[in-house]
This record gives sequence, C-alpha cells and structure tokens, in this order.
Amino acid sequence: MPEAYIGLGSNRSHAGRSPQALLQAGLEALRAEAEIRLLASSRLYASAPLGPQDQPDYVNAVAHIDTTLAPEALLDCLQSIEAALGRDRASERRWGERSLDLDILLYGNQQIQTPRLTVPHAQLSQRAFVLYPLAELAPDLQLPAGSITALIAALEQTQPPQRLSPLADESA
Ligand code: ROI
Repeated sequence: MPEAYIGLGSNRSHAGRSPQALLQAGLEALRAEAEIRLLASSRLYASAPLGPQDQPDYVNAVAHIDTTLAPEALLDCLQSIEAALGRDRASERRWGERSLDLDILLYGNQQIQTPRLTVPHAQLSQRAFVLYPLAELAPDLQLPAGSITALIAALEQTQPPQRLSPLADESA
C-alpha cells in the first residue's frame, strides 16, 4: 500500500476545540477512515506563524499513513475532514488563521504536479514546522531535494531561525 506523510496545522479554535484539540481530532479522523491506516504521528509542536505575524502561533504535527486512496482521492478525503472540523476556506485571508489544515507532504516517492496537488509539498524544505516533525517519524528519509537531515541543516542556517518547540505531553 502506498505510504504518505500528512502535515497538520491549526491556529484557530472551532466549536470549543483549541488548535491542539483540533489536531488531535484530525488524527482521530484519519484513524477512523476505512481507506487510511494511521501508522504513526509526531509530537505536537508550537510554531511561530509563517506569513502575517498578527495571528496566533500554530500547532503543527506530521502523520505517517498508508492508504488505498490515490493522491487526489486522498486530498478529497483530507479536505472533507478539514471541513468537518470547521475549515471554511471562503472566510480565510491568504496565509491567515485556520482551524485545521491537512496537507499531503509526500505520497510514496511520487512527484505529482496537477492543478490541485503538488507533491512533494512545494514549501516542504523551507518549513521547520514540517521538517522537524517529519524527521521524528522518518530520520533517514530521502527527498528529491536531498536527505531530511541535509534539509534541516540548510534550514538551520536561516536567520532569524523559525521558532518551533514541542508541546508538553498532556497524556503523560
Ligand atoms: N505557519 C505555521 N507556523 N504553521 C502552519 O501550519 C502554517 N500554515 C500556513 C501558513 C499561513 C503558511 N503559516 C503557517 O498555511
């Protein structure tokens, strides 16, 4: 079965659920899909917003799945989970607050370019909030742009560094 990595992000509460709770609900929704198997998920991270700074910090994580869904069917599935958890794209400003964002980061080793989907995710190698949780799940990952460790090393050269920190584990 093809394996994929999904990025999760939230910085806006919805229906009484905090961003952290929305991420957990997103993971539960992935687990509940018949055509998806949730293999692993990273810790949750707090991260400074990329984009306009007048918005709250994000909570980010990455999930490792395998799935019988083809890439665009997987995208449909992720978008329906987003909508069910309060995402309303029409009301969002560009690079602004969102209740739950689910992105296909990688789908097997496929490179996909369609009007709806670019895989690997176009900004993956510039985003600490994606690379660090991804490296937690797949420390030996090789991407078209290089190894994950090389991408992280390159990102660590950026100034100012992107602020990112694991959230305390509330289940402990
Ligand atoms: N910034 C952070 N830190 N995390 C995100 O998930 C995120 N998602 C986005 C934009 C607005 C680009 N900024 C983000 O879509």
